[in-house]
Amino acid sequence: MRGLTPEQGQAVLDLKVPGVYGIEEFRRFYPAGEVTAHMVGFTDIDDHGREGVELAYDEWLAGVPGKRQVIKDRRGRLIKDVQVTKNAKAGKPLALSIDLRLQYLANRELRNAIIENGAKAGSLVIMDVKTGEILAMVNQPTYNPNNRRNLQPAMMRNRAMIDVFEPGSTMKAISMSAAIETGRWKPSDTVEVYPGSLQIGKYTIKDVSKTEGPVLDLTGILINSSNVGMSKVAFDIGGETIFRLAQKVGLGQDTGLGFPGERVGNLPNYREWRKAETATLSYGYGISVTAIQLVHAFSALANNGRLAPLTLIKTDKAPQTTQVLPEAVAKTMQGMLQQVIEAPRGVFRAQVPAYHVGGKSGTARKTSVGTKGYAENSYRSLFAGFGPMNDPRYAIVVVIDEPTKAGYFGGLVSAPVFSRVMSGTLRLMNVTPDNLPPVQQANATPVVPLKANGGRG
Ligand code: VPP
Repeated sequence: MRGLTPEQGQAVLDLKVPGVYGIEEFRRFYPAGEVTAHMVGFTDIDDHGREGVELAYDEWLAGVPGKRQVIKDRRGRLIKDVQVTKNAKAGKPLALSIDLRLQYLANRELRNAIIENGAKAGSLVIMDVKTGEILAMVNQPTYNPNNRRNLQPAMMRNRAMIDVFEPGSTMKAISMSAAIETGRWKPSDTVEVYPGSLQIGKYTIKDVSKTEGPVLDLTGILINSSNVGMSKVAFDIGGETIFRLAQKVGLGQDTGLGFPGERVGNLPNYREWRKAETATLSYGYGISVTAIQLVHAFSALANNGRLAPLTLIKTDKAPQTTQVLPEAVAKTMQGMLQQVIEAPRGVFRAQVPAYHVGGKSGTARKTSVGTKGYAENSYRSLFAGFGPMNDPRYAIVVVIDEPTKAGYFGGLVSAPVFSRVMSGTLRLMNVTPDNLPPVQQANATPVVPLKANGGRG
């Protein structure tokens, strides 16, 4: 009988049943419990990794058990060590890249958002854009690895790495970067979006929100999230240009993390893109990504075009980054994404008091299971962003799956979660504010936190 508590074991031994003896075994205890469950995973009764890092790094953690000849008495008590026949190699400690304070913050904010929006599930990832380290990765629902009695599969999904989804309008940040990189487009160039719909063969591309006018510049296309405007820019630059940048920033590509069950997603080859696909792919449909890939892609924009390899292990040395986008183009995109949040018609719920941040929301109708096409009223609410804009350090992606309460727009459901988690992250990491009102810069009076929505009514 295994897995007894020491007390239970002793009670059995006290019965002095002949031939029954006890051995002490160690079982992992997970102090952070449900907060790190998906990340850490757990080991089975024989201490073999079953999920998460426990599985991915099992041999590293487990070491190689030594062998030695011993003489035990009938009760298994050690009498004599004869000799060591094979040196044991102790398991090495594994320092994850995770910052537990951020993990708790992310878990709490995601959990509250899931409850508040009556959502089915969600994921949130915080990444250090300069080192590639994943500082927090949380999913809801989660489970307590110390008590796995009534586990349901839905609770065990490490969704941030194993659930793929269409990134929807968050993809516009990548497609627009590709447009600027061609040199054919600058942020002030305009496109006619009137009347907010565009017929392409059997598809009708539609803009959900009434745009501020019949003509938008590139920044306006992002602020209003115009699918029509994005599509017209995509027709001009061609699908291959968007495909190549999406590939370079890791969308639908292997992350190299080797995490159990990790999905790669899918970025269809541009040669398969007809006109309709060029349009819909430019604003995030027909491509499937994981939350980890999406935050990695945004980290390239944040880190001035340099992509650091993702890592779940604490790294001290500077990573080998790849310049996937010219620095000037990344900086231009940073300015545009800051406008998406700070402009009068912007996603004000993503604003972070005392800091400038940038990002893009998305609301994607979910493909209905079984039948082709999109469900009428089930959505995935998304927000991807980074900050502080004077020297971007952290990128965050928030995925809320099937909000059922009041609204479902990413700008309404996921943007506030981004704001709270980014605000907490910047404070916990002691990042100097880059957006204090001038008067506070002059003297040392304590910073009075601005109203969450940046002073708007
Ligand atoms: S506008 O930009 O993020 O806050 O367009 O699911 O469009 O052609 N999101 N969402 N479309 N499909 N196919 C909105 C906003 C808000 C917009 C976006 C910035 C206020 C936000 C959409 C989304 C939609 C969409 C449409 C959501 C399905 C797939 C297409 C209607 C909800 C589309 C075919 C209702 C390939 O993210």
